[in-house]
Amino acid sequence: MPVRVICNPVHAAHVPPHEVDNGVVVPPWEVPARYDAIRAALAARGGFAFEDAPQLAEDVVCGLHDPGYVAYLRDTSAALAAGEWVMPSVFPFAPGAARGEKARRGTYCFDTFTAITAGTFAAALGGAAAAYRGAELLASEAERTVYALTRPPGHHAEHARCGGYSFLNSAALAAAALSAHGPVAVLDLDVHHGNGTQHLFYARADVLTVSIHGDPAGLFPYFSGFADETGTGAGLGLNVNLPLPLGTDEAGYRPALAAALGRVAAFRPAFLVVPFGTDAHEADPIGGLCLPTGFYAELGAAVRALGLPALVLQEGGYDVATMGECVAAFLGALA
Ligand code: OKP
Ligand code: ZN
Repeated sequence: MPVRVICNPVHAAHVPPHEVDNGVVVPPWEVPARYDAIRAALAARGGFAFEDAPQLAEDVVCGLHDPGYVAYLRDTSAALAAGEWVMPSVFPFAPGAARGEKARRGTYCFDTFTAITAGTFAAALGGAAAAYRGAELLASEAERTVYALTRPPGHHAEHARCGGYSFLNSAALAAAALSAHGPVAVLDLDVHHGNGTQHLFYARADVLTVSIHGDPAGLFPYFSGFADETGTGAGLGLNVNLPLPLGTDEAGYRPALAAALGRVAAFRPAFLVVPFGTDAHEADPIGGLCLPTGFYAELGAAVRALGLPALVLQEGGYDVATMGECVAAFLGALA
């Protein structure tokens, strides 16, 4: 049985012009070629069946994100011409302090890496649609392993803030949808902490969030992902962060993986959602960890051993030359 791959054909409408890092304009890492590289590698490996995600109504996303934020993304994209973009320059602290457009941008975004363009909202909604379709396929028991080829990423998007190349949190949308059918574990394997997913489920008892990532003391998102962030209220103890020192290789990664899998298994979830990145790979230009290509099959096999219905979603991974092979190896071993 081939693994169903739910595609977002609209992804290519989102082409970020650049990022601003420490005040310097630099070329964007989050580019359409990433998506094409993954799709080509899966097609070359075989055993994958590609289909486009059906349209997703905007109000489905408004069950997860602030409707004002969703309207901001939609209206901002709609007002831009091709080649134009919007990025925040100020970040107002006080709620309600933003009276004009330029201040409002900074209330709905937490960094200077995440440009909105004319095609951004459509692309982000298409990614969310792929995730939502994947959740439907697991919930209906039509499939036990589904891969959503989502681009742009989503796991940094909070309830009402974009950042980290993420606008709509596709993985969180899928987890929220699945939570209507049973407890859900989210296992975030992108090298960057999934701050948005943590934020959205921080007080919930029905969704466990576990993340293995580079130590945020030295890696994006810098403000979130530390081991002492363990949840709150009914969700206390149900957020697990496993930060690793930059430079960690597979020998250093394995104990964290075992700990993460142990926490997931102990929660006894009905479904697993895996925001997956290949940016912990040694060739990744921005990740800082040192996993070799050969480790990705081991990673997939380890997740498979949980024996759970699983939705894998693409998050990061920026070495276009190696990322497709890593995704193919991970999914090949998982399914
Ligand atoms: C998104 B995902 C490099 C700055 C990188 C943003 C990283 C976002 C990662 N000069 N800043 O989790 O892969
Ligand atoms: Zn990442």
